[in-house]
Amino acid sequence: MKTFRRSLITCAVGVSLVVAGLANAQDIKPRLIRFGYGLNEQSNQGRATKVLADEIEKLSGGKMKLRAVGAAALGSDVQMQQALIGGAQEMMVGSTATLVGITKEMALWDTPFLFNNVQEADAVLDGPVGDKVRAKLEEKGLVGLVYWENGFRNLTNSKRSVAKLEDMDGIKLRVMQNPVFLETFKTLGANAVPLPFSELFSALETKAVDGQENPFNTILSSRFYEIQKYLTVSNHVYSPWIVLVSKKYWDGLSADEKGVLMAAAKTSRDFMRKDTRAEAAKALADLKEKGMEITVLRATEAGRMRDKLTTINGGIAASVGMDLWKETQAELARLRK
Ligand code: KDG
Repeated sequence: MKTFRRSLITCAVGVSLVVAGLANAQDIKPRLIRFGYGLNEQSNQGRATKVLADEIEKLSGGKMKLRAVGAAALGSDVQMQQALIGGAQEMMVGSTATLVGITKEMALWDTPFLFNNVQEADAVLDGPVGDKVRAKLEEKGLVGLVYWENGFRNLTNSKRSVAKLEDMDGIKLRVMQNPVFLETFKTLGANAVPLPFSELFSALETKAVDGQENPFNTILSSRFYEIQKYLTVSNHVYSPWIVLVSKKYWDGLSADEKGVLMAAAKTSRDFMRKDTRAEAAKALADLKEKGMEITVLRATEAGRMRDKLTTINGGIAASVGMDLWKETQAELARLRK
């Protein structure tokens, strides 16, 4: 009997040592963070993701690791947003425009010609207005860390050069899945077709749509120049991306781990704004060299487009809330003094 009891005790001690060992192994095993994004690894979005991953690993001493998956392999923006809300994925970066179905205040950033330049965009997005809009995500199960720069959007198509408003008539133009973008291009006379970014290249290649609108960086990195002849420099809206964390995952993190993610996100934001602007500055020459026919909208035509699109601002203001709209306009007036 004594031998049997001794062997039971030995066995119990052995098991607890194994469990303790596993616990220790569990402690040092890095937290793996699944991070999805829609552009390819060579894009400005992919390069910024690499910086984010390196910074998280460095600041956490290797305890937190990003497993970055690009080219919408984890799903479209909308699909990944749902995965974060459900807790099936930890992080992503995507367009604020595709978040409007979850947080209506994100439509503020879809306002045509809201920002005149990137300095205004940085100041508003990183200031009290941008913080307020980001904070609205939390009640919907998402935490917005920082805004990244997608950039000023420009038009491409395979049918004709667009030099004036009337040239837009009847062009089948892919837009993001967003009511303001839909209304913007219907107002300009195009036949607006909402599609996820992951379907865009094939839709252009098969002529399911004639054109699209995106920043120079994306037109370059997604090789749209291979299937789009005409580029019009319209700068019709400044598009942010936003780095998101699942709130279910975020609430389970320690204060230190949250601090690591926020600090790394800010470093990646500052890097990617510089990187994106440097690439955009030479992208037009690159795209011309690759055979695109470039049209820069004359000021009079840009003015006509701007005037025509002010008609949709009332709807955006009503949707995001007059207080937020007025605060944004006041902030812009202050910056423009
Ligand atoms: O994941 C791709 C998204 O970031 C997307 O929003 C890019 O601007 C974009 C578009 O046109 O869909």
